[in-house]
Amino acid sequence: MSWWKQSVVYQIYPRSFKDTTGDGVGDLRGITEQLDYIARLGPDVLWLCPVYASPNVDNGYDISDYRAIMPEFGTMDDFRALLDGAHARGLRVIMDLVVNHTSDQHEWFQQARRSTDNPYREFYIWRPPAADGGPPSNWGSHFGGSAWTLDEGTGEYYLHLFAAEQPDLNWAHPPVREAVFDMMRFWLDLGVDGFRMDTINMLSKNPDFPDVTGAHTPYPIAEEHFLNGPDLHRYLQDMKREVLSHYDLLTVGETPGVDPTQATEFTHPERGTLSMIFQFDHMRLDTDRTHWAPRWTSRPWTLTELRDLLGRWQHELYGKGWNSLYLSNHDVPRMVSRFGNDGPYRVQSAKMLATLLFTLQGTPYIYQGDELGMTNVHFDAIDDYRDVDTLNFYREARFERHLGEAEVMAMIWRKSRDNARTPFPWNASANGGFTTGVPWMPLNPNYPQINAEQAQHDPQSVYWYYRTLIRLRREHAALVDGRYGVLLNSHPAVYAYTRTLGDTDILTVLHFSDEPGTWPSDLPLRGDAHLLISNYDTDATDIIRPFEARVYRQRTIPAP
Ligand code: TEU
Repeated sequence: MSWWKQSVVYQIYPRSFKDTTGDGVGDLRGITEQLDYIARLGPDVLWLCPVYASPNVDNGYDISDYRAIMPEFGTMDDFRALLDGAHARGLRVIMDLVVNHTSDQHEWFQQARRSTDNPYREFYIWRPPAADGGPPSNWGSHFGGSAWTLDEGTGEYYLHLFAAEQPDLNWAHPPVREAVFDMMRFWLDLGVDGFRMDTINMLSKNPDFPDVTGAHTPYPIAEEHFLNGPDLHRYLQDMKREVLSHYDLLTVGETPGVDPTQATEFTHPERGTLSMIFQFDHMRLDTDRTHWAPRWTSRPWTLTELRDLLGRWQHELYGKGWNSLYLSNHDVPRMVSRFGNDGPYRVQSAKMLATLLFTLQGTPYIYQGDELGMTNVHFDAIDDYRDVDTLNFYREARFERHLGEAEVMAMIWRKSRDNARTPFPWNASANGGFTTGVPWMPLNPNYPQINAEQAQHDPQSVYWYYRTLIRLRREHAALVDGRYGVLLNSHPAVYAYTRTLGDTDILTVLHFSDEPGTWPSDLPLRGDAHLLISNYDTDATDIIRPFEARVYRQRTIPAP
């Protein structure tokens, strides 16, 4: 039943995967064309970022018709062909489910804004202006500015936790839930194998929409008033009863600001509603939470912080829930640039980080291009960026807060979502073979060196290492079910842990440093230890090299 515990998921950002029409935008036929590439790598599941009709203010996360394919991406027939092609290769397909908000171009919103008594009015969240005519509260949008926009026609404000073109649905209104559940059945009946549920813990808002107090900025993100709100689990239980329980699915909730206790509520094998969640603690590790724009900041972090945070999730979910394992996706920088070294140790550190993802408990997610060790991009001019969040941040930082160009661009180079969204480099030909036309966003200029063709030809590549990791995870049940135990609890550079199942121990040793070090003498490496994988050729036990990773299998020591 819980096949998704054994699975590896490959995330596709369709806009940037493969263009077959020459319009510079990736499409569904491009994905279908490359299914063999994906199948050879070895994942079990594909997650498609949104492919529904959308005006693309937020690249498909603003949906104008939940039952139609975005014309730039193709047709419903193309979608069926993709689904059939994937299934024929043993790959399941999950779709993004974006139901906290719609596009302002969605028919429901178009109706809703016509008049205060329109039957669709209550599909969205409306409040009269404050006494001074301003927004009803100080809530901020994730993409900058107020989370409320005045609808001139009807004189009321509507709520949008993201862009103004992404009005929030009113989940307290039962017809909204029915419409969403119906739409979910539509895709599931077509053969889709599950959903990645966008911002799913934002559905239930504090109905009073109170001001955030003690904020440092005029429009703070009101997380305490919309994350994990009072009716959230009731809505999800409805969804489970009405829809999810009737199918055999992988469901993963995107849940920022959730701790392990809350995570078990979502993912408990009996009581829970979802297979797994995406937690965000490690995504906040390198940010300055006191800054006006925390996501754009960088702060040095220590291995101890990372080890403590991951260990807490490993222990607290064990036997009670299930997690996903990820270090990057379409919303964050490339993992090798952020947590590793994208200079001289790019290959070694990309492999080391991948080893982390595949040896902890949870379902590993590979974001497209991470299997090539793709890096962040440094475009000189803001004109080469496309992401609404990045463009809004640039505008606010430069023109409202008057920060210097160099400082703002440095923040964008480190943290922009566009780092992860550059088109996929298939080979070293023009535009990496992604398109024959003009790509919707420039490729990373390092594509002549970092591309899928090169990686497949080079036995030492990050790509081949991922193939081995995927195979190992399939071969060793301890990597799926084994109990996590940390070793060397306070070592500043070496993260070592075991996963124990029956008489088998899988020992992982990861070196988070770009300097060579001495091999920790107190690692319980035994005579029967068998090296399963490593990112260096030898397994000497005197030194540990920059970003070295090793995974051993050995027998557990019988209890005395
Ligand atoms: O992201 C929602 C989210 O939790 C944010 O923290 C997001 O990471 C941040 O805004 C990044 O700038 C989801 C999607 O993954 C994202 O692509 C969408 O833009 C967003 O929801 C709105 O649908």
